[in-house]
Amino acid sequence: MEPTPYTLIGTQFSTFTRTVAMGVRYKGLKYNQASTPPSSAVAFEHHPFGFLPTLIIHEDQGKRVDVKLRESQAIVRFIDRIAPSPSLHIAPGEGGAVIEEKMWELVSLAACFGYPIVEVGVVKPRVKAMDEGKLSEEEIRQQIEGGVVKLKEFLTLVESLMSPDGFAFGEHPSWADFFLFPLMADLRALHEWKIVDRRLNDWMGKMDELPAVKETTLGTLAVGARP
Ligand SMILES: N[C@@H](CCC(=O)N[C@@H](CS)C(=O)NCC(=O)O)C(=O)O
Repeated sequence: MEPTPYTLIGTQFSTFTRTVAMGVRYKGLKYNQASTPPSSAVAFEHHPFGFLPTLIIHEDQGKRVDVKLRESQAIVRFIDRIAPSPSLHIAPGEGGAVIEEKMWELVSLAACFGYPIVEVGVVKPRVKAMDEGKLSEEEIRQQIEGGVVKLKEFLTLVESLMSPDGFAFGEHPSWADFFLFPLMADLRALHEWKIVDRRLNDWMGKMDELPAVKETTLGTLAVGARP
């Protein structure tokens, strides 16, 4: 592998890792990715709880630092500092957000509530049950029924915070889109996507056009991968 200033620790299958990968690609930064599942020896070597992702910053301001930066919201702050353009922020008033921090509100809702609701409540149990092949389709649906109720509530909330069209906050993508997209892309690979209505379907169509999305599809659930 060619040496790069950054190494991203995490499998392409990991939604938080994909958010960071999309961000570094959108900003045109060069990085290598060390693909590893959560709780692996490599994951524990880099993150105190074996979670993904970690960004290893080999160089900062021309100096060799080899610092490990964990937690996706800290990592995206670093990415913004070293590569402010193209911006993944919004201006006040953009996309109906009265104040610009509404974008970070959606980021946090996706990360702290979206991940458990979408992935833990629906995607992971459905994929596990399908892979095991012991339950009928009807039994799988019953098993995740409660998760789907919460999923509907989450999707309604997300749509209420988004601008009526375009990206989450209108004309250009923001970190909110990048935190939401990997969750929605996993969901789209499954039967439960049918509960998603027009606004989020149109939004997915816009996201699909981004090179940062296309280039990070390999290794994800959407193409049949597993961690
Ligand atoms: N707070 C962490 C959460 C990251 C996270 O949940 N990553 C998932 C993979 S997408 C993970 O490592 N899960 C391990 C587990 O649930 O045991 C962050 O924002 O980076």
